[in-house]
Amino acid sequence: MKSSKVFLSLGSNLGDRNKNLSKCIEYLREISKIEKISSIYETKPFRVKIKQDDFLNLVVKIVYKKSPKDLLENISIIEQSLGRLRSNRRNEPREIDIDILFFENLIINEKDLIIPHPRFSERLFVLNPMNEIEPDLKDPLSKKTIKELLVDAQNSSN
Ligand code: PH2
Ligand code: MG
Ligand code: MG
Repeated sequence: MKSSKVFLSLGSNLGDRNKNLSKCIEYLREISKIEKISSIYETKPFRVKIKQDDFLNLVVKIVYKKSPKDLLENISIIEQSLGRLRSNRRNEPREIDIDILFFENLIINEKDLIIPHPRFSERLFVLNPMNEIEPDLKDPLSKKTIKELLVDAQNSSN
């Protein structure tokens, strides 16, 4: 199958956050070729309902040879290997969260898989590390670059 460039957002705010991120990258190496890794950003929890600890976030660019669905399965297994429980709901503290931001310039709208990630453009914890490694990438939906979307997000009051 053809190689696809994929961007993933990694976040951890439970347990040994640095170790969770580095273990996660080791697991990702087993299923893909890692091309770029951003710095680690320490960020305040953004739009979560319950009070929780700060996150460590980063973005990785990988080359992946299978389908978006296959990647989603790989990711879910990696999250569980790192201690994340299937019962965890959205926005609860977690050892690791791996979100697919972009998969080439595919637009996918399925119940369990939406690409580009539906909330990436309001999240500075995604836009800052993306801007570090791929500022000129174009969002296939808004047609704006990461650099432009970062300026927009910084200017909006939330
Ligand atoms: N993830 C969320 C919700 N809020 N805030 C920060 N700072 N970092 C995250 O990774 C994060 C968040 C849902 O996955
Ligand atoms: Mg998430
Ligand atoms: Mg997730």
